[in-house]
Amino acid sequence: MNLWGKRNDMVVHEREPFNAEPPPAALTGGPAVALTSLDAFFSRNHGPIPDLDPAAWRLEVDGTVTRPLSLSLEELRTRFEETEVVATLQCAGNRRTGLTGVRPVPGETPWGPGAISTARFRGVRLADVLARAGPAPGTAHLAFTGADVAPGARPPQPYGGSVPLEKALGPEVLLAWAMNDAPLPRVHGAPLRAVVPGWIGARSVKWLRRVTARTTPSDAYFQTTAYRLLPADAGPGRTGPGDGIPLGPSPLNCAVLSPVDGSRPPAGPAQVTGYALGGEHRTVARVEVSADGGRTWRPADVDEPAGPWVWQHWRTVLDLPRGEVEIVARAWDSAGTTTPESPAALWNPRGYANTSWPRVRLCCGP
Ligand code: MTE
Ligand code: MO
Repeated sequence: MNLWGKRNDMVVHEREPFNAEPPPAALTGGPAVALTSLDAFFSRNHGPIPDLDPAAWRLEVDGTVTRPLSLSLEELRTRFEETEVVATLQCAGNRRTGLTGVRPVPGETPWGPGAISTARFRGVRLADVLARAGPAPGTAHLAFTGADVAPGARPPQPYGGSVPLEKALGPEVLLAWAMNDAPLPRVHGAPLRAVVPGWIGARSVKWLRRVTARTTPSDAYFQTTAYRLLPADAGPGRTGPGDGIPLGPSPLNCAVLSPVDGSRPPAGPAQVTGYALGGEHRTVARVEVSADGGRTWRPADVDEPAGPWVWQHWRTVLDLPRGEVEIVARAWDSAGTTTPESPAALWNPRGYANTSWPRVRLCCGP
């Protein structure tokens, strides 16, 4: 076991704050295996991991509510209905390395295709807790505040973010204390985290301390300034609060898991596998794979979705010629949207939302 209970072969981008993604082989699924084991689940942190005493911990629910609440873990568990959701969490920076090949993205974690994982979360519905507190008229957003202080934020402050009330009321949005039937691991937010399926991972706030009903989005740095899609030509002077598009729902995305980029498999028939994730309220309807850089395409077998908030694995067999081979994949969702070919058209200063065709370069031997 490595740091924080993770496998030894995790790709650790940073130790402090801890940022690590599993190797692609740890994310390969079979038809029945949509979940990622806890020792392989990616970990994205902006500051030191808090060590909270669950017995002393309380959740405050405040802001524009008629009855502010202060709940112990025991009160949360016993006063509200317990429920589960299987959800794929994807960091907005997943597959960033596909963008850094276009132009560097200084200061951001160089995620490969592994800043994404899936778990079964258990907890209570945020909507039920909010109903107990009674949102006042005019409430339009719910802000989450964590217990960790992020040194990279301006000014340094606890991690936070928000979702619009409409999303917060969805029955899929949980305050969760368990993950894959085990207690929520400390590195994933113990004792309690928000889980916002279908949205960028950044909104699923860990080490949750406070839920605040507001008329406006959170004024935390991670809502006002980070996790925003800036124009490609935004200079350092144009990256202040309120600039760019705040990221919320995850877009359609697709990645190749095997063969691994840069490997040297034998020429001939080879199994190609990967995952695709539909955007919010959409499933993956089609995946095609090419062994000639995108001139000709083969359909892949795509798993049925294990739920509305879950990635889908896919696989096909391609005949690999000898020499340099470039495998490329593209996906469509249930609304007919398809992934864009070019990372150049997607490049943005913080390197978010790379949905372009994944490319895997191989040198195939005799
Ligand atoms: N919550 C807190 N309190 N602090 C954080 O640094 N990182 C966010 C989110 N919640 C973060 C947080 C980001 S950017 C992502 S992608 C997910 O947590 C990652 O969740 P995981 O580490 O459980 O995989
Ligand atoms: Mo993230």
